[in-house]
Amino acid sequence: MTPPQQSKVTGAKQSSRILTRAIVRPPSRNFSDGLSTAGLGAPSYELALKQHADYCAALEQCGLTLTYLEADFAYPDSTFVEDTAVLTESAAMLTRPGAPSRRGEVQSISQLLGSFLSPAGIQTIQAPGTIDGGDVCEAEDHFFIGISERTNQAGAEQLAEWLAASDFTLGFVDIQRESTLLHLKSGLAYLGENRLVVTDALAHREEFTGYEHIRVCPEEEYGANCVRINDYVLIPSACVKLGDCLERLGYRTIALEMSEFQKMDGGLSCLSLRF
Ligand code: CIR
Repeated sequence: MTPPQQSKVTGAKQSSRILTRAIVRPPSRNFSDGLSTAGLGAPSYELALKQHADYCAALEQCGLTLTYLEADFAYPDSTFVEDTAVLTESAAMLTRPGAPSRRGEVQSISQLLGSFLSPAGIQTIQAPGTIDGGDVCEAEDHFFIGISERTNQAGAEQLAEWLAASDFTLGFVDIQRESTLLHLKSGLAYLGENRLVVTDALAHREEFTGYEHIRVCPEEEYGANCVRINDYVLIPSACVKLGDCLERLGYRTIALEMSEFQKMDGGLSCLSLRF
């Protein structure tokens, strides 16, 4: 674990917004039919259900009220709800996921968000644009938007225009050459306090200067997809060094078993939409 680089802090913004709710959806029985490049074998449905239940309990420990969508057999990847929308405090951009097999997941999220937000606050990415929520990393009033296999330039530009209209700043981060990263947040998390958790592959990108970096070691790369929620940081239980580092910095961590979701290329952030 590389110690955080203290020298890079400029213009630090101290705190993230308080989160109160999350949308989650348990894995469906055919979860193992989802997309995967991990090469870690097929996930166990029963174990995935248990890990998902533990994840939901952790969100509640962080102070969130959960809304559960029913597992959806038509979409084996639909437990990864994060990819279907980008949320700000008062508005939502529904995505058009990059994988055609996932596009139908957005409909049920759209209906549900309609019960929390006014219709005017909900927009949708239009073809030929594509976005996966996993490519969007919120850092206070700035958004990093990854251009990836799943998120294309057209989608990123639509999202950028929408965010800029609400006075957010943003920057694109092209990760198309980063073969180990499915999404931007596979290698990046914003912790608050002007701190980013980053993999080696992203640490030197100029987009991230001005932030303090906590660099995950190569064997704990999966931990870069950790999630700050109010007073806690969720981390994968396999990432012991990252946990120690965060605890030393004064964060309260909750370590969660994620083996079955990792087999399907998913991480901690993917399993919920938090707002
Ligand atoms: C997929 O390939 O779309 C899913 N199997 C995994 C999605 C993970 N989502 C995320 O990182 N935001």
